[in-house]
Amino acid sequence: AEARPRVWVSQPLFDDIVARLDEHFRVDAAREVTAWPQAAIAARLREADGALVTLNERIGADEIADAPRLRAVANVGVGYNNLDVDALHARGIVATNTPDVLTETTADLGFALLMATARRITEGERWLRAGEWTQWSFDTLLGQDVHGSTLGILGMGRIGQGIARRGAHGFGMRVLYHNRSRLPGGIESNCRATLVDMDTLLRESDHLVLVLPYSPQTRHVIDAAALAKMKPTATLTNIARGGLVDEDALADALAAGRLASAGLDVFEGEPAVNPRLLALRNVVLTPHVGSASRATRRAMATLAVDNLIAALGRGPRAGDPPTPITGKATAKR
Ligand code: 8YV
Repeated sequence: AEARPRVWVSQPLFDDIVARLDEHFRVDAAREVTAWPQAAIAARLREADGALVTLNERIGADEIADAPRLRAVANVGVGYNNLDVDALHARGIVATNTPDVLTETTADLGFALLMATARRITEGERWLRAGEWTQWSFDTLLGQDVHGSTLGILGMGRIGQGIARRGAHGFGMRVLYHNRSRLPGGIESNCRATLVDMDTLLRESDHLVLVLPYSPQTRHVIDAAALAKMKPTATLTNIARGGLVDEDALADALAAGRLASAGLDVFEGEPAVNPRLLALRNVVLTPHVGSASRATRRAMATLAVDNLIAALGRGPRAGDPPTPITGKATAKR
């Protein structure tokens, strides 16, 4: 009998979901969380017909240069800046990601960070736990209102729309957005969102949320010049990719009181976090957990497995993976 294709699974996901691959493939699945050196990634891909990877694994032209059998790379995650999609496509390798299934969960976390940031929730908890709450006082931990304020969204894809709906319908916020293209009218009115230019977004937002893909074109979209246009009372929340923000410029603005506070789930050098951000009082930090609900992570793993099975010509959707990455690539980190 023809040898079954081999697939590499780079990180532990859910065992019962990964086990679905066994029906079709010989599976080499990581048993524990692993920081794969680039040469080890290349070595695994050399033997593989398919790979199921996470944002931890950077796969570019070098890693697939000597991967003669490789036909599919399934990314767990909607963002795929870890993949050089152009290089994969040039070799005829199918790349897939996991959109849609994580939209609402990630929008929830974005809104949670926005609220924690505006209302200084983690700062207050640190203060309380440190035993500094000895007397209630009228002016302790005064923050910014969320309800009725102006919500700005940079990058109005599926997750941006989820945040807009939460802000508009739940908190009576006025919603502004900036995006490459205008949303279709029905979606725009459901989000109660108005398309504005970048300067207007920066100047008028009370709470600005970053939800756009990372690429060389969007690197440091929030730099010193952008921050200078924002209100000193504004908050900035980033649930997309750390590289969208010039973290040193952000630390400067926060330290100088030119920006009220920031909520960050993603970082330029994660898991290392800029020590200047760690030292600031007015920053809320979470360890890249936007999609981290049990149900959503299971849905992401399931979709990635379905993609890999189909992309390698097996299962009910053989040759037709549910969510292929098409079009222009975003690039290497
Ligand atoms: C994932 C993410 O946890 O989807 C994304 O873009 O950043 C997260 O949801 C991560 O990509 C896992 O690989």
